[in-house]
Amino acid sequence: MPSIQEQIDALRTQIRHHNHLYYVLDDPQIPDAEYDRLFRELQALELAHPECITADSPTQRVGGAALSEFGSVRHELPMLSLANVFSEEELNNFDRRIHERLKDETELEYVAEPKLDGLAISLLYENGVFVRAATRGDGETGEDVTANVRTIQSIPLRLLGNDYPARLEVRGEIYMPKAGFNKLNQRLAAEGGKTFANPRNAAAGSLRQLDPRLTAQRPLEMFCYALGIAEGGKLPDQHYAVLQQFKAWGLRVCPDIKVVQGAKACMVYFHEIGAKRARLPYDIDGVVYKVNALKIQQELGFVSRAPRWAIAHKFPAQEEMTELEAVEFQVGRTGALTPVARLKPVFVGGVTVSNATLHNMDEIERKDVRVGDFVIVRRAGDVIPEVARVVLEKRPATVQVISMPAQCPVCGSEVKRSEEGAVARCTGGLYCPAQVKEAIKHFASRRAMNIDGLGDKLVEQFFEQGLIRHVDDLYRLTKEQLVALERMGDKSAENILAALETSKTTTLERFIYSLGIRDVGESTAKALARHFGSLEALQAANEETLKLVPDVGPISAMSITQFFKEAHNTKTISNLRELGVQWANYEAKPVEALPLAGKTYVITGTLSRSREAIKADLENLGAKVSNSVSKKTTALIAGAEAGSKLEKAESLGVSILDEAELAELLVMPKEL
Ligand code: I6G
Repeated sequence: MPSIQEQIDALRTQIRHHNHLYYVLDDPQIPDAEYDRLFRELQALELAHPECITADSPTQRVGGAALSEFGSVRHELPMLSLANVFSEEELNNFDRRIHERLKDETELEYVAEPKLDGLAISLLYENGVFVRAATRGDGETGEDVTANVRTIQSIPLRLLGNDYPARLEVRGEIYMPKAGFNKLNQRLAAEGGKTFANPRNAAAGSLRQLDPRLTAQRPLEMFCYALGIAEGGKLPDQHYAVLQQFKAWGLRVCPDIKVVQGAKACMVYFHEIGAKRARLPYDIDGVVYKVNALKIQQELGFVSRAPRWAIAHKFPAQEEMTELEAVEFQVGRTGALTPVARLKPVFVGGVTVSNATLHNMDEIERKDVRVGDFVIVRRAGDVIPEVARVVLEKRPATVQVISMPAQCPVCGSEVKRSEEGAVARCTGGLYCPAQVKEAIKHFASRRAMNIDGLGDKLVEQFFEQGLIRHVDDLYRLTKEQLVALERMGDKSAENILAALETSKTTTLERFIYSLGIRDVGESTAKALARHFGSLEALQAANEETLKLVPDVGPISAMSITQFFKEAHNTKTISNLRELGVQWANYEAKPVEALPLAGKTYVITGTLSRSREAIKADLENLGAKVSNSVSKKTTALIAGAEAGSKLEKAESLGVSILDEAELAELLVMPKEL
C-alpha cells in the first residue's frame, strides 16, 4: 500500500498531466467526471493531511484573502519594450542596421510572432515551482500579481519534466481571448454592470483585482515569449528552440509563430497575419521579429532600453467616420485652450470614441473642420484619438465655423492669442479654477512629485470640497478631512497621507518640473537642475544666463524669470520646503562640459518622436540644433520621407543618422 504522501504525489502528477492536456494543449483525454473524481480524491487526502499541502498542488490555485494593495517587485533584469516600425522601408532599415553592425551580409533568420494586445508579465519558477508573477510596470519595478496569476489554469504551478534551470523567469503576455471577452461582457451586461471596451482593458482589469477569487472567474490566458533570468541549467542557443523548450515545460506558446529567412519573408509573414487578424482568437496590434540565434542577439545587445535584435511591426492606425457634434474648449494648466471634438460615438480600433483632440485653432483651420461635418477619427495604439480630416463630399449645408471663445469657458477671463498665434490662453491665472486644478494635478503626477494614488479624480474631489487651493495645501491635508469625503475609507486615507509623506523626498529636476513653469518640460527641468545645481541658483538666474542652458530659448528663459518674479510662487516654494519637501543639490555643470558641446545637428523627415523632444535631448547633452544643413553640420538626423535636407547633406558629405543611430548617440554621445 503506497504511503499517503505517495498517493498524493501520484494524484498531483496525474492531475497536472490532465490539466496540461486540457488547458494548454486543448486535447483532453479523460471525461470531465473522471478528472473531477481525481481532483476530489486529492482534496480529500489534503483535507485529512493538511501537513502535506504545498503551494504547487493543483488544489491551491485560488486561496487567501483579498489584498489591500499589490506589493512591488523589482525586476532583476529590466523588462524592456520593443522599438516599432510601421513600414517595409523601416523594417528594411532595421535589418540593414543589424547587418552593418555584424559586418555580415548573410541573410538573417528571424522568429516572427504575433504581437498580442495584452499585458506583459514575468513568471518566476524556483526549482520548477511557480513562486511569483509581476507586471512590467515601468520596466524596473512592477506589481506583484502572484495570487491572481495562480488562478490562471493554463499557467503551470509546477513545470513539467525536470530539466529546467533552478531559477527560471519566463516572460510573456497575459490576454483575454476574444470569445471569453464577449461572454464576459454579455454576463456583465446581464448583471447590469459596466462592460469592458476591449479585451486588453478586460485583461488588465481582471488582473488588477485585489480579490483573486474575482480574477479566477475571468477567462485569462498567457502566451510565453521570452526568457528572463535563467540560473543553473542549460538552454538551447536559438530563440525558437527556447520557445519549444517552454512548451515541453508545460507553458503556453503562441501557435502562430514561424521561423523565416530575411526581411522579405518577415514582410510576407506580416501580410499573412494581417489577413487572418480578424479570425485569430486573440487581439493583436502587430507582429514581432526576433533574430533567432541567441549568440547574435547577445552580440547586438540593447539600445535605449530596447533590444537591437527585435522589432515590433505595428499595423497601421485605425480610422472610422463619424459626425462632429460640437467643439468644446478645455483649459489646461498654463491656461491654454485646447479644442476638443465631441463626436457621435464611433467604434475605432477596439474602443468607443466620443471625444477627440483637434489640437489647436491652426489645425482646425488647416483641416477646415466645422461643426456638423463628417470627420475621420484616427486612433493608433494608446495615443489620444484625433480628428484626421473632414469628408468634404459629405459636408451638410448647415455646418458652422469654429471660433475661439473671447472669454474663458471656465472663469470668464479674457482669452488672448500668443504672439506666434497658435495658442490661445485664458488670462485668469490663479483666478481660473481650471488652471489651478490642472496645476495641482500636474504637481501630483507620476513624473512630477509622484504622489502615489493621488490621481486626477481625487484632486478634483479635494478641490471641489475646498480642501486645497494651492499645491502646498496637499501637505496640510489631515486624516479627519480625508475620511470625511465620500467613498474614502480609513485605509485609503492613510495610504494617501503616506504617499504624500514619501513624495516629500524628491529630486531637484522633479521639483522644478512639478512647479509647472510654462515651457519647462521634463527635459528642460533636468537641464536646469544639472546646470544650476540648486533651486537658489536657478531663482537667481537672469534671462541671459538662462539662455546658456541647453534646451532653454528666449521664450522659456522669459517664462522662468517671470515665474520666480511672482511673489505667490516663491511663497508657495518656501511653504513647500517648510512642510518638508526636500532634495539633494548637484554640483553645477556648465554647457562646455557636456558631451555634445560644440556639435550641431539638423533634424528632418518623419521620426517616431516629435522634433521638439529630439531637439531637447540633443540640447541637454550640449549640442545645438539648427534648421539648415551646412558644411558645419555635425550630422543630419533623417527619418522617413526626408527630402531636400537629405540631398544637401549627401552632397556636402555630412554624416546621416537614422533613428537607431540617434538613439545610440543619445545613450553614448562620446563614442560617435
Ligand atoms: O512587448 C513585447 C511583445 C512581444 C516584447 C516581446 C514580444 O515578443 C513576442 N519580446 C521582447 C523580447 C520584449 N517585448 C522585450
